[in-house]
Amino acid sequence: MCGTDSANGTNGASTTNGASPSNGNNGGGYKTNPYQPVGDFLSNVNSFKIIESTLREGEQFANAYFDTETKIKIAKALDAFGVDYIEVTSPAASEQSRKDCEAICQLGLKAKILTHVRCDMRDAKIAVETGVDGLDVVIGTSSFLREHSHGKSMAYIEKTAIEVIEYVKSKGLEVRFSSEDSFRSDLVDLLSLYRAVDKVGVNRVGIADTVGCASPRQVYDLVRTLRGVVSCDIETHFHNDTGCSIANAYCALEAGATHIDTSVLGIGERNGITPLGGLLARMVVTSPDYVKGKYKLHMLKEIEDMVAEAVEVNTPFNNPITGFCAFTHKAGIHAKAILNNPSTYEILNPADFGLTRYVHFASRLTGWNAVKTRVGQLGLTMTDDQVKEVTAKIKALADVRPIAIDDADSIIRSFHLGLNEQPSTNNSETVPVGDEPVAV
Ligand code: HCA
Ligand code: CU
Repeated sequence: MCGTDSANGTNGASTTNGASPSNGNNGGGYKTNPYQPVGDFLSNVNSFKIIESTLREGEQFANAYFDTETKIKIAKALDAFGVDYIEVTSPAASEQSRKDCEAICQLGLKAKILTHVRCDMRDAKIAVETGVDGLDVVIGTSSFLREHSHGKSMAYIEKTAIEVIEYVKSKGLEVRFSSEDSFRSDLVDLLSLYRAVDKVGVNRVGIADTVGCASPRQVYDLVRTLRGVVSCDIETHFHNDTGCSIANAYCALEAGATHIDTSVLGIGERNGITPLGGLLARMVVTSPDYVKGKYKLHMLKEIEDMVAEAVEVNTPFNNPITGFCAFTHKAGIHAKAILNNPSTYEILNPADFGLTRYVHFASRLTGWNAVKTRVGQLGLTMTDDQVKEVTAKIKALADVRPIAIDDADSIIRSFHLGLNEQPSTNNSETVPVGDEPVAV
């Protein structure tokens, strides 16, 4: 049965810390590794698949307008990154959407191409002609949506779902059936609907937290219950209205979900869904071998920049991994420890994403260890006492006003000029590595 074959043994097998061993810390073996996922036969944290929906859910983002060329660029980049599936807007949405869907199918990507359609035979018929590998079929099941959106009964939904699924399968395509607003749907209704579609051979059922109301524990409970009811794969889709979209995706995997929907930077309706980068930040800590082996993590920033530009937003400062300060260390105590061993204050290794860390040395919180590193980077030689003295000068100015890297550098340089040229009497080392900020 899907969802149960991956976790036995493998969850407990990793001997690496969530932070890369290249951080200098291997966690001391799995018995003492505090980042070890909870061992559970249901868990798929080491074997999940990503359904990347930037070109479907992401198109529903307020600022999104993707022309054909942009869609193709994004699809190719996501494919190269290693996502399993790319979900695109329904070809029934507009004539251009249909053409774009066909164009993406013709790219010959490794990722499977899915399109997202309403649970309606007319939409399904248009979709199967586009060349997609599968259809993601959806219909609202909560009483809110049944009463105020499509107005259909559960009996009608079940009958139509079975017809559409059988039709798509008869065309040799993959089919998923999902219930919009799953967490505000009646549990008994939901389970009997999923059981019925499972019986007719649906490839996946989907749980959608359409309004972002679910908490991680509710997600765990629902997915776990569903895991006991259906034998097909389980896809999950989490909106981020209350900031739980990554935690919810993680709990869904722990409870036996097999597929997670994401979009780049999380773009989607309202404030969006589980972000691709944020999910992988979480998962690379839990399942480093799986994630690093499967995804080209070095491409993440480039893909996020591409999408950010296309939808005219900035990457948030606190974005996991790629936020501008995600690997910046400021306080003296942090800087000292980071310079000794990055695992002290980093659970993610920036090198895994082709990024570098930055040790701040131009603030009132700066410590002399960071300044010492900067002195070395500037190619200068100072004793530890001299570094402490110049650190005091930097801090004194930073107490008066915010200072920039250039300010701190000129303090260091002019202090150095004022020193007599006697060779250093202690053995403080300098490692000139160029004129970059303290990126170590
Ligand atoms: C939407 C639909 C959807 C569908 C999710 C799914 C949702 O609101 O536009 O197909 O599983 O959030 O319910 O994105
Ligand atoms: Cu959605």
